[in-house]
Amino acid sequence: MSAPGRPDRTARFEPSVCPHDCTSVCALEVERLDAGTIGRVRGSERNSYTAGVICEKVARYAQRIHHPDRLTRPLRRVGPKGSGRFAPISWDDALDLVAERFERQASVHGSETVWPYYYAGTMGLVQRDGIHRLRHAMRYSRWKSTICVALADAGWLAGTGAKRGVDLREAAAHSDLIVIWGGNPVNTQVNVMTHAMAAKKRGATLAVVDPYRTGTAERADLHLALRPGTDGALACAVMHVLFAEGLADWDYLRAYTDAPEELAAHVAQRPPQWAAGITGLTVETIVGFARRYGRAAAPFIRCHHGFSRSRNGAANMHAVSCLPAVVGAWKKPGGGALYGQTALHRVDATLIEGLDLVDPSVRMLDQSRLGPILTGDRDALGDGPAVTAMLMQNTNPAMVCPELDKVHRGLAREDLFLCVHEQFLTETAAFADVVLPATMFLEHDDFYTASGHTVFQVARKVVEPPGECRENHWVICELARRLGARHPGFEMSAWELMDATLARSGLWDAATNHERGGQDLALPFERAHFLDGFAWPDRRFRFRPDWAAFGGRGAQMPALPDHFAVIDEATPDKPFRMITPPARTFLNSTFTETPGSRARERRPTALLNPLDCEALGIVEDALVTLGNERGEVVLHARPKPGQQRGVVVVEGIWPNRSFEAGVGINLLTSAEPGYPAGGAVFHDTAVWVRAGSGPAPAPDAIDPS
Ligand SMILES: Nc1nc2c(c(=O)[nH]1)N[C@H]1C(S)=C(S)[C@@H](COP(=O)(O)OP(=O)(O)OC[C@H]3O[C@@H](n4cnc5c(=O)[nH]c(N)nc54)[C@H](O)[C@@H]3O)O[C@H]1N2
Ligand SMILES: Nc1nc2c(c(=O)[nH]1)N[C@H]1C(S)=C(S)[C@@H](COP(=O)(O)OP(=O)(O)OC[C@H]3O[C@@H](n4cnc5c(=O)[nH]c(N)nc54)[C@H](O)[C@@H]3O)O[C@H]1N2
Ligand code: SF4
Ligand SMILES: [Mo]
Repeated sequence: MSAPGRPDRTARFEPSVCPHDCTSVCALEVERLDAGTIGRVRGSERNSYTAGVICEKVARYAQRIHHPDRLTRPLRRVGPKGSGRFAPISWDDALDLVAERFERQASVHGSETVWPYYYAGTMGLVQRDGIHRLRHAMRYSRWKSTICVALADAGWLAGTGAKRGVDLREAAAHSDLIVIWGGNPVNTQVNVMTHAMAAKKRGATLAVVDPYRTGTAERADLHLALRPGTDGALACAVMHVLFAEGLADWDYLRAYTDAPEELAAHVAQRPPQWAAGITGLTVETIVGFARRYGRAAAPFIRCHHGFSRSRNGAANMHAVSCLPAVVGAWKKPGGGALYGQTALHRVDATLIEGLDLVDPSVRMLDQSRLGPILTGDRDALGDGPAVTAMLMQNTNPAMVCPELDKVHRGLAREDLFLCVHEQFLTETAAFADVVLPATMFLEHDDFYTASGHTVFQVARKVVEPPGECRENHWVICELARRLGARHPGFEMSAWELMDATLARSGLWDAATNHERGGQDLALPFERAHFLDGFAWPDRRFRFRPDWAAFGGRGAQMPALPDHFAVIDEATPDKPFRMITPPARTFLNSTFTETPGSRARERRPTALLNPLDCEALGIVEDALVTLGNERGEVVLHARPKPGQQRGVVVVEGIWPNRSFEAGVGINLLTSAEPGYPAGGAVFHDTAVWVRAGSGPAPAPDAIDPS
């Protein structure tokens, strides 16, 4: 033991990679105390994006990995559905039971009745995506991924054609204006702040576009607190000013874009006065921001996911992505924009996902429409059978999915066989027939792409798992064996699967990647800045996207950037627009189980403009009811300056049981797909707000005066 206060020189720090669903994908150093125990977790200096900094929730990972409530044995339900009453069984019995039920359901209803359901509890490609290999090998219902990036991806791809952009580290060194658009990195990706604050220190201006005064907005020079779902209007008015005041770069526009004259004529009809009415910002604020953007030498926009989670979110993302093209910012060191770098991580997923087995005729189901699907909505089910058997890994839909009432009713169906592979007995796992205990990232091998940076990283197991926890890959292979599914990916260990995948992708082998702290896939300046053209046959940025090519309702979208008025507008009955952004020390529903995070977040809280509180008779810490046609939730209120009247903010996906009425915030959010082709709309909800937790007053009890 070292003396108190002195660093412990004998401690062994092992390299790892944060597996959580966060664009930062931090390079970690994990203190290994013994074969099964970790101590401190810190950011690695080896990766210049992480730069030694990680968020507080992962820094105290020991609280999560060594949590007394971790699942350590397979369980079988012994009480009624959803009761949470289980008895231990052996792995063999559990897997036999799952395979037998999947076979039975498929023989009665056809293979599409089985729907393997997953998401991004771990972002490791082997442990996250292997479930698709089983899906495709067995012709189980296919997967439409919509809960997170669908809208943002569509919006970014519509213009640029490729999910990549300018490195934030470069912007930190060279940009004179960094705009954080529709994101709160103080909560969601601390590393963006490391680099943005470095730029600010150097003299760059930091601007934030966000409906409420987030921790990020507090650190900015400029905060545009617009109404949710109106970014398209703001972007159009900014372009209006840029063209009107000679701040557009016509040489660039003619060389690199598809329809600049048409765009200029179109936004001439979208003046700041028009946008002020939609966004709730003043004309001066809009014009002032447009001038700062247009006069900056190398403006950089960090486009986040937050502002895409509306019915018009893809249109808004596209509108914002037009700005750097109008001023030719892409030409400048530090200028341009970044939404995500995923396209750089060119991993051939065939072996992991069984892409060679995909049959496009198999029915596809929308992840975010789980509630409608499980409650028999014909439209959501497509032309296939009811879903009667599911395997879930890496996800907690009983908390994170929209239309929770339907999700909960669906999960409670007696004729649904549900197997949940989890680290904790989550509110989803409580509905299961069979619960399987899962490893955590430090207990298995995997590799990780990154959306926020350019380094592809391999991580090796650091400690042994507790009890009988097993990795996702093993569970998938064991089920495949019992079900007779065949694919080379089922015959390999996780490490072998990585090596084989890396070889076919033309990347370093796993051991080399691990040893060197990751492979940097950054592009040279010319290509990173699209100076060789955008990723379309004509190499031009598209102000006029081919929305119809995305399918769905793309053909109904505006041809040029605009305010696409399809959001859940406020009405006299539902005068508030609600957004439900991430809490700082939760990660979706993950970390809601750790004491440090719960203590910091305290309890579900509705943030309201102080004038709205006054008008409704709501005081700090009082209970309020938020509601719409889907139901009502009760939580505590806090007046918060900095957001417009008529906007209500509820941070964090709290457990249902943390709410007064026992149902969480996603009771109110809609499972309606965003445009063009789906995507969850978590920040696009009209609600009523009432002081107190009692029932609504009867209409005749309301004084008509
Ligand atoms: N601590 C923590 N970190 C997380 C998560 C978490 O839950 N907690 N979630 C992780 C996941 S899954 C993801 S996808 C990423 C997302 O991370 P980012 O892509 O960085 O986006 P967010 O920070 O979620 O964006 C949320 C912000 O968007 C704002 N916003 C909402 N609606 C609008 C709008 O209409 N216009 C504008 N301009 N802004 C709007 C909200 O007010 C909020 O401040 O974060 C990841 N990191
Ligand atoms: N209201 C509202 N709802 C939202 C959002 C919002 O902003 N507002 N954000 C949405 C977004 S962006 C997303 S991405 C989704 C995220 O939704 P989910 O992907 O469901 O994310 P989590 O809630 O973090 O649940 C992940 C679960 O995976 C488990 N897990 C982690 N690693 C492993 C593993 O290796 N194996 C197994 N078997 N399990 C593992 C964890 O214990 C955890 O319970 O939520 C969405 N829901
Ligand atoms: S910032 Fe994101 S990637 Fe980094 S440690 Fe925290 S959750 Fe993980
Ligand atoms: Mo997400």
